[in-house]
Amino acid sequence: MEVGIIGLPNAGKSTVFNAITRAGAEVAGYPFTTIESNMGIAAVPDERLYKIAEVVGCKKTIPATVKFIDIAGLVRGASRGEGLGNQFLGYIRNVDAIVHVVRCFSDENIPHVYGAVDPKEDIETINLELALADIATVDRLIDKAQGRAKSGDKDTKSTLATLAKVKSALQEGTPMRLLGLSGDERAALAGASLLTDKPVIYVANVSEDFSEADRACFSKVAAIAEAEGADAVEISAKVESEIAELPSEEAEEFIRDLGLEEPGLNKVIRAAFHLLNLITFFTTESGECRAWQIKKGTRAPQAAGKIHTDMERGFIKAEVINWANLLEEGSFHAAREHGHVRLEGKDYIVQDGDVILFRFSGGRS
Ligand SMILES: Nc1nc2c(ncn2[C@@H]2O[C@H](COP(=O)(O)OP(=O)(O)OP(=O)(O)O)[C@@H](O)[C@H]2O)c(=O)[nH]1
Ligand SMILES: [Mg+2]
Repeated sequence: MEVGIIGLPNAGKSTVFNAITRAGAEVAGYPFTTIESNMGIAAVPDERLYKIAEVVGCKKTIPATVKFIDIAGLVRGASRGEGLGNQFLGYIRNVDAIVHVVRCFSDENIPHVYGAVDPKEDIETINLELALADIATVDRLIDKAQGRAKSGDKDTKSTLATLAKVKSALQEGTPMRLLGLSGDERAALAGASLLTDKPVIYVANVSEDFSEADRACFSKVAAIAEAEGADAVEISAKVESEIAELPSEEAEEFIRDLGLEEPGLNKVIRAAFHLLNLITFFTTESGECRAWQIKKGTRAPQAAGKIHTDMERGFIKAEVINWANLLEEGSFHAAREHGHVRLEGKDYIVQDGDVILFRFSGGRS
């Protein structure tokens, strides 16, 4: 599961990426600094893990993670190959969700590719290129389906109808993700991964001083996001990247001084995590408390398989307790004694916040 960071050149994508992943990608005040995409892993901030570790007495904690890809900037005409067009679009095709970074900060030393900061225009520029790339994909599918129709395949009629519907929606500026297509209609797309089908969050990159202009800019970004049913987050990538470089105590003090409870990036990482339709379960074995990410709807044996394939194969039962109940009980042992640990079988669908001890042939997790 991967999240792609997209936006205009100089929007601050690599700055956001570095702050999130500490991967040290190149950042500079000229467009197309990023050419090859950068990949990095972010730990998902989750208070629950640390609370569990405190109660259970884990020496080590391992958070869940999300993979981020920092992609080259996109400009008008990218869908026709302008800028780093095709390369950029190829990278986006492979991601599962999108963080769209929108420049709100003003800094005369850092050129804006179109002269001035204009969040509405900037978002539309990017979204138009994504839609145009999708229209080209749909056109190719239409050509293929028409070819099949000519050779006498009668089943292509509904496929062509769906493709026409998707194309006209894209031409009107409606992203595929908002069309609410049925499973059958989706089948018409023959597994083509349309860019506007991917879930998105908008990140407004504001100035260090959160000025009046920044607030106005963020409101515009938030309004566009809301109209699409998407989330919008406001951060100063520059401040966040400075925080990320501080030792943790100093970072905490800095954050408090700014009147914040946590780095703004935590919100971005968590939002990305939800965008991927992931939930977290916890294990507490061998002095190691660990958060694991799984798709919503995953059953217990497959969740066990995340830890080790042997545990999926030999799955017998799962001992399960919600993290908050475990905190009240103080230990797995006490919770078991009070009958608060449930024994679940292979059809159990793991819930967000479950703490699980798997029993499998050959041992326990
Ligand atoms: N003042 C200010 N400058 C910022 C902020 N975020 C990024 N910058 C600067 O803007 C410039 C571009 O930042 P990058 O992170 O390289 O931007 P990018 O979107 O990755 O750009 P490309 O890779 O060229 O597409 C750098 O000089 C950053 O230091 C911010 O919040 N405030
Ligand atoms: Mg970059």
